[in-house]
Amino acid sequence: MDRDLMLMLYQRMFRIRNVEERIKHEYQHRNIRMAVHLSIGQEAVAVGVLAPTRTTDCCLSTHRCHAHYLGKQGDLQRMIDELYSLDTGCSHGYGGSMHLFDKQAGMWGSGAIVGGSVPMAVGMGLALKQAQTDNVCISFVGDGGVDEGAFFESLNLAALLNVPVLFIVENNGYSTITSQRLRQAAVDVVAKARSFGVDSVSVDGNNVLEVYETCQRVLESIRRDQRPRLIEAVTFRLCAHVGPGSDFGGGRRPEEELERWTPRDPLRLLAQRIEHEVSEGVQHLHEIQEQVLAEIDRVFETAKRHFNEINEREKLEAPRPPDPSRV
Ligand SMILES: Cc1ncc(C[n+]2csc(CCOP(=O)(O)OP(=O)(O)O)c2C)c(N)n1
Ligand SMILES: [Mg+2]
Repeated sequence: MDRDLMLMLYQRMFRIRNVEERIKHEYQHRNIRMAVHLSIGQEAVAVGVLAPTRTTDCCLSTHRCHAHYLGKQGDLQRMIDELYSLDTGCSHGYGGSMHLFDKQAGMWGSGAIVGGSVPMAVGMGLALKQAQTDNVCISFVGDGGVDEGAFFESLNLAALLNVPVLFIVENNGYSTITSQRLRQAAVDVVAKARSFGVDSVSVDGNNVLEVYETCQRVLESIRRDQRPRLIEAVTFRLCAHVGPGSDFGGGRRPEEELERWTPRDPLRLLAQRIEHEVSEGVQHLHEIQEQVLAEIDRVFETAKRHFNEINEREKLEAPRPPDPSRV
């Protein structure tokens, strides 16, 4: 396995993990005041899928979009500014954590309606085809999105119109705290997609190298024949559905799942491989970690400084008298 590729994938996953760990910390200290859906434990999907894409490929995402935005090389400072509701944020402070855009990076947005961006991806795929490019639209959706009618209508239309869309079902087994088996009579996502005429395959979503290689191969096929494909990436959310907790305990998710999946943490798996297969691997990992953590510190300090300046300014402004017409 290529040494530079492994180190690049590790850098991207470590960066996403630690941005989100920092978001957790700031949230707990009430610095970030909006719902945050973290991808801790699922980083190999975003990174493995998006590393082989081009800037000119488009990406549409879900409520759990930080990792997709960063995997698509969206600007980190503008994402964190958005979480602090600053006008320098990637949605000018109006969208928040679930509405991330960076058109220059090919990140065309994300949204809170489960399954909502999947039909948009089909439209975007059609636009790419009509423009006679060989670019692809990557459409992320969770297993909860597979519960939605819009998902099936989108697969049908994508296959009927032959559009270059790569559907990625990020299957973490849960929609909030309800498991897939309690929601779907048939859980085989690959079989469902094939029944609509969409070629599909399932991968181990915690093995970033498997995700990367599969995605690279599938993207080449889509560019060649302009037909949609679907990849199901089976993974696990090590954090809560929303916010900084874990959803373990209180009967929300069984603790055995955490014990089973923790050794399969995607960062841990790749770090182990690098330590064994790359000469001076441990040294390389330390260098990456140091450089990424310093960048994250800089970015959060910049956002917090800007946020505090605004708060101070607003405190100094004289309180406005009430408007008599509205009292
Ligand atoms: C149409 C719609 N129904 C319900 C919700 C409430 N909701 C928000 S996130 C979520 C879970 C989605 O699960 P999944 O698609 O598997 O994504 P995950 O959270 O696991 O990443 C639900 C049901 C919503 N936002 N939109
Ligand atoms: Mg899910």
